[in-house]
Amino acid sequence: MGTTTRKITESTGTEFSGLTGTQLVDKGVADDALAALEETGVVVFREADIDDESLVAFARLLGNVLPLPMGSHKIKEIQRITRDASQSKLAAYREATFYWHIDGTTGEVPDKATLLTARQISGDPEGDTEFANTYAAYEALSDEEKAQLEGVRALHSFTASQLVANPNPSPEERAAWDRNPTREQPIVWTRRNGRKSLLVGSTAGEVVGLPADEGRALLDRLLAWATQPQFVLRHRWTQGDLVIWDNTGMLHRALPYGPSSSRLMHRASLAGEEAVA
Ligand SMILES: O=C(O)CCC(=O)C(=O)O
Ligand SMILES: [Fe+2]
Repeated sequence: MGTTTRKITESTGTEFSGLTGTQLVDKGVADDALAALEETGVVVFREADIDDESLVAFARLLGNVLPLPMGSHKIKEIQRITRDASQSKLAAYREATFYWHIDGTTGEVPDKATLLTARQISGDPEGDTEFANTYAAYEALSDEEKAQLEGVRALHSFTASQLVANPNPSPEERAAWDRNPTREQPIVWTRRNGRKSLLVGSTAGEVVGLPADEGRALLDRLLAWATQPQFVLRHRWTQGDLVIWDNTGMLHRALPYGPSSSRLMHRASLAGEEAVA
């Protein structure tokens, strides 16, 4: 098929080239993608040019595809990621994606993976997407730091993630944010298979049992640790690229693009398969 595969950085990312559109909707391709996702956290299909129907069909080969009710899109499994309010009801919230985060941390089971494909790009380097490997970041802590974090828990909320982008909301905005659930999660995420990662990011606002400033300082320190260059993969989009990330082991963020940018991504999400222990 003329397919090529390469590792992108030492710890993170696998790039597949030479597969487009319906060629991706194939059990063998999906199994290869899942294996690469498990091993390297991010999978890139360069210039995949996959349409929405095939994207959903491919996503179904990878896991349980979540319906995205606020998607304002004719296919309920596809969400548009854009700052253009005429294309998405959630456009006003997109500034929060400019800060490192993990999707679905306030849910009982965070999303397993996200698929994002570039329908329209805005030009370099605006709107690149970065990923930070939280397995590698955990692994690189000293034994003493690992021991100190055991059992430490943080509170995750939509409000915390919005406050980073918009620290002075109106009372109405704040009340709307606060209607979303808050969830306590361990800072060290231990999988059934024993693998561990750091569960941090902009949704984490407080550390349980610590004064606000001490908790904030610990969370800031851990996020700075996890997003050091050696753990980060930066993706520069070409129109048609499809990128998939292991949402349980990768922080991610978009590099800021302007409110009138034409950047448009289509996204599908896979339901989580393992609650955070
Ligand atoms: O637009 C991007 O690059 C990432 C957006 C994001 O955070 C997401 O789709 O979960
Ligand atoms: Fe996200």
